[in-house]
Amino acid sequence: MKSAVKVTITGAAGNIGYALVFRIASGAMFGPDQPVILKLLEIPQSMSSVKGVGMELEDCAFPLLHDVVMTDNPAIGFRDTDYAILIGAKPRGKGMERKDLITENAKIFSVQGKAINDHASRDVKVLVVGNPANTNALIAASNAPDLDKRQFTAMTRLDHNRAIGQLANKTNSLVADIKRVTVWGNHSSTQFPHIDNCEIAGKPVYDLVSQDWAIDHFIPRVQRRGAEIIEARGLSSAASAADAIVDHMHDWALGTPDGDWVSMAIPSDGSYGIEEGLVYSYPVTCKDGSYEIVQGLELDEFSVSRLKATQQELLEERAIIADLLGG
Ligand code: NAX
Repeated sequence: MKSAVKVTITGAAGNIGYALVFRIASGAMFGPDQPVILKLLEIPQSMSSVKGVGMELEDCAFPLLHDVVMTDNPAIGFRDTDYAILIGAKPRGKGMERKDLITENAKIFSVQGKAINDHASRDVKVLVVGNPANTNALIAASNAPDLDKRQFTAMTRLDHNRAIGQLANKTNSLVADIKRVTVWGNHSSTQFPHIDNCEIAGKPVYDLVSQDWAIDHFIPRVQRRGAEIIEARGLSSAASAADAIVDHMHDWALGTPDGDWVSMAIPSDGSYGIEEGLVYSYPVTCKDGSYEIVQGLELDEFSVSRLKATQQELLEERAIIADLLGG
């Protein structure tokens, strides 16, 4: 049997955490032959709640689950960890400006970046989910000078999956037949869901939908899907977010299928004219635990303007927390 991998989940007692930990323990993230040790990192006020999650994990008697650690100490939570999933964040409070939210959360992610730097496995793979996810990933990476910035990513896989769901619904196709969808930029309403390169069951997407539909209906719907869920459920996306976390880590660790790609927010290397260092969502392929940006895609004028608009928002977010970008 393989030795267990350690997976740290911050905010494990929250809505997304509760939808996620059982799936990791059941083997959905790393496969049916890969044991896991879960490290649930919470804040002191949520320790009682996370202990309940730990009890339920025990009651599931998952064969792949070799241990569960519950702690409010980042040094313990991140010690030797192979995968760090940073979900825990402050929600937007009453009267709080977007700027305040960014500043408040920036403090959390600079502390956690330092703790990952000091305690995690040197090969740790980090996924930031807590919002503003791209900028939080930038802060965490900047506070981990001993690690490669490429080890820090943020989640746009939920947006990617939402885009595929919308296309499947509109064209009455199978999800498995939809390839090469991209979400560019920030995990926010400026993101650019892009289908010019998409194929459905081997046919160019524009044989099945019009470009006007993409611009007038598809793009805004994917951009605002989070708000649509909140309106319907009275709560933000949790199960679908957990599912996207499983997909992101699964593909990063085990690879993407030939002929397709996924969307991941990663430190930009300047590809497609995006400022180097910004954590920006790109089309990527993954192999042997590493990712590469898909190069050479043609972008029309409209697409270039959308890529720039979402970059602009990220530049503005970065300006707000510039003093927290250590290292
Ligand atoms: P909840 O409020 O249900 O849970 C958050 C949990 O984090 C709580 O249990 C809290 O105690 C814990 N926490 C807070 N600060 C912490 C810290 N410093 N260390 C460890 N734990 C801490 O929120 P939930 O619905 O689970 O959402 C969590 C985050 O995910 C939010 O920031 C949300 O905006 C973000 N999302 C990001 C998505 C993405 O695609 N990138 C989609 C879903 C979601 O909206």
